[in-house]
Amino acid sequence: MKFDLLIKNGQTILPNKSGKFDVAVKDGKIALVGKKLDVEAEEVIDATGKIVVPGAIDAHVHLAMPFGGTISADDYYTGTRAAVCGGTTTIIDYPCQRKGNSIADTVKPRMEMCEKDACCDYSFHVAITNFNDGKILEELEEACKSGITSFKGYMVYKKEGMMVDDGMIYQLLLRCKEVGAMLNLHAENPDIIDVLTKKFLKEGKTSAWYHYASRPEFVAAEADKRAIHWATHLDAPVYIVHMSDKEGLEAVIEAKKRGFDVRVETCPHYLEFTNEVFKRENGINFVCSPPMKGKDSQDALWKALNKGYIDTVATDHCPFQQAEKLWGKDDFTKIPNGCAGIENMYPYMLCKANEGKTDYETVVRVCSYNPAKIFGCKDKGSLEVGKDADIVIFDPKKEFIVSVKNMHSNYDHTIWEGFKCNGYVEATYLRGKLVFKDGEFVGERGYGKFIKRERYLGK
Ligand code: DUC
Ligand code: ZN
Ligand code: ZN
Repeated sequence: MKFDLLIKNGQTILPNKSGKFDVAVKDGKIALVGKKLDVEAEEVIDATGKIVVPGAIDAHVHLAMPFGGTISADDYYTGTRAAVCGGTTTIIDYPCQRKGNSIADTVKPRMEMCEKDACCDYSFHVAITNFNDGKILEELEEACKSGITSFKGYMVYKKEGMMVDDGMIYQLLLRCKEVGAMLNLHAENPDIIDVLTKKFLKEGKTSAWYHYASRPEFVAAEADKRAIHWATHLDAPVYIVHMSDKEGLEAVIEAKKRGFDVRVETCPHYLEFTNEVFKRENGINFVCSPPMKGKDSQDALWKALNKGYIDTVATDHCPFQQAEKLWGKDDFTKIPNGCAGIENMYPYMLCKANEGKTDYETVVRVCSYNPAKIFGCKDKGSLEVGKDADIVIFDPKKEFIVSVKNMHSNYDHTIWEGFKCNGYVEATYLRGKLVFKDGEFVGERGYGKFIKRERYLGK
């Protein structure tokens, strides 16, 4: 048989072993993996000196999201174009249910936009905000059948109409467990945030620092612990998104050690930045929720990542334009929350492996293998025979300095400006098709396809 593509001589990162494995692709699938493959292919790539990894799955993005009085700057075209240029071949986006809407109503317009625009593969976790007299809980089963097998609850954003209260979380945990879905939770305590916010504004404390000061470590930790408390008592799986604080993380680790199915995600911005960024002149640009915490939390996240306690790394990509961020220059509550990251996650994590802060196997586990497993993307997540040929070639010798000018998104500034990557993505393949090469997007708008996900089967 003649293969379509053969990637030879690379250091290939596989789930249980890494080494000099060649990878052959046929009809968009990984067809053969082995040492010194002596086979014929239409195209042969010599990856000597390069690292060959599966495409990343960014399981947390907000594309074209109405939020903070505007819409996040990347839509499904620019966001997914940027994704593949950073080695991410699948995204899971968060459409947010609006009052009165069913799950199907929530997904349909997003699905239509993706069909037309997506440059990478995609799925959705639906954020539930209103039960519609109990109908939504019924609809979870139907949604799972259609391949949407995870949902989200925001423990914050009351005035935006997005918050779920404790009773709703309790019911969602039970119902998700029943239908085989995962419940993702954004955990911060909304009432304490409100009290602190009002206090700071009254005192004239309006800078970006007070965004952090109104949502400090203990405010996230309390909600993390509440989420874990219910999940463990109900023996229901839970996935805590964007973990940023040490105390909450310790509670997750403790629950894991007790055998509970508590999963945790963190993001590159919590690994790279601390709350010191809010003291910078451009501190407003770093405003996201939860905010970056102190150095102790950052150190704890790295330690947990390297010990295997962090399940996934994802971006929470939700960029806004500079002029929109500036709405809050004299009042931190007016800054739209969210930062860019979709094109930076995999290069950042792979570069940290290259520098020895972590290792390639860990990066592949948290950025690809685990999100595929947890969120039921059965054809994704590793370079094994039969999986989709989502492949990234990383050049550990290539130096790259991130700038808004060399990104492929639609935003006009980035918190990653000036970040020096020791190593960078050289090429990205999506189901065997080259979509990014040497700094250029070479993919196709609309080539991305919906990933019908499997139900969550537990650990
Ligand atoms: N946090 C952000 O910073 N942006 C989008 C939503 C969220 O929870
Ligand atoms: Zn969130
Ligand atoms: Zn988010």
